[in-house]
Amino acid sequence: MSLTYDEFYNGRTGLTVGVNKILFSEETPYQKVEVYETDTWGNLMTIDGMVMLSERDEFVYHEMLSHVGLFAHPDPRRVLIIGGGDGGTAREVMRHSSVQQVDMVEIDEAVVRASKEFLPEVGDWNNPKLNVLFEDGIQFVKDIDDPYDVIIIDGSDPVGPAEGLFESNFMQACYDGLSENGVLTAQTESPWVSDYHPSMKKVFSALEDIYEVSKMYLAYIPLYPAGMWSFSFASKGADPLSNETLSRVEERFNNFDTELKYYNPEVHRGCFALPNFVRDIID
Ligand code: SPD
Repeated sequence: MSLTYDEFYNGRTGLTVGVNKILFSEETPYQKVEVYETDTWGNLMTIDGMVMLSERDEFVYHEMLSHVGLFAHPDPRRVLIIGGGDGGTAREVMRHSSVQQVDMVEIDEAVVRASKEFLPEVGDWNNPKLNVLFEDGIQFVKDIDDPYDVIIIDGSDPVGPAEGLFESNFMQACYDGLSENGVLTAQTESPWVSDYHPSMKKVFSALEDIYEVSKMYLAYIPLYPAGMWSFSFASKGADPLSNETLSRVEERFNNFDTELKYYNPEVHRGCFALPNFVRDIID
């Protein structure tokens, strides 16, 4: 019998991936975490039956969630990641030489445990800049007393423990926890999945009310519902498309130590171009 991982996101429409075997499956106090060995995408992690990452396409999500904000910030030193337990976002953030400390606050230790064992190339776990905390990210943000330069929301979909990450009071708490030139980025779902439109609208209207600058940007992630994925960028001042920011992006990118697989200065500019139907969701 051939085994598949099936995820439906619009009624009976969805994704099928060929599976060789199930490597990890655990019902934690928060959610069901699973890792599959697939036929073509490497190992694949799901939470509550939704793809979080595969070894083959994770670079798109993690580079785009991290570098758009970090390259736009004038001097990112202290970074907070809410969620991100597979380690991919922290790995990208720590590639920036200006970054001195990364606090990653993951509610579910099983995500980190499964990732270390079955997605070993994703996290840079021994990097001395990284500080992993197993706590509720929503509470953590409310209690910040030493502000961060960049906050990245790398949560799951807006059901279960990640629901609160799409609320306006959480976006306000992030604002309060950011330093003067602070930048926030967050994952904000697929424009093709109408069930998530209310959450997307809620986030973007909160960001517009609270932050000096807020914008949506897009990337193509093959294993996420319908492939088109949205992110939010918000800041206390830096406009990701201003001439000043674009020159900084260009200069810092040219001196960047690592060769990236998705993000570059052209992608930085282009990812903020929104098709009309996507604009309509948040306008
Ligand atoms: N439906 C996909 C939503 C994925 C959001 N987070 C992924 C975590 C990867 N670090």
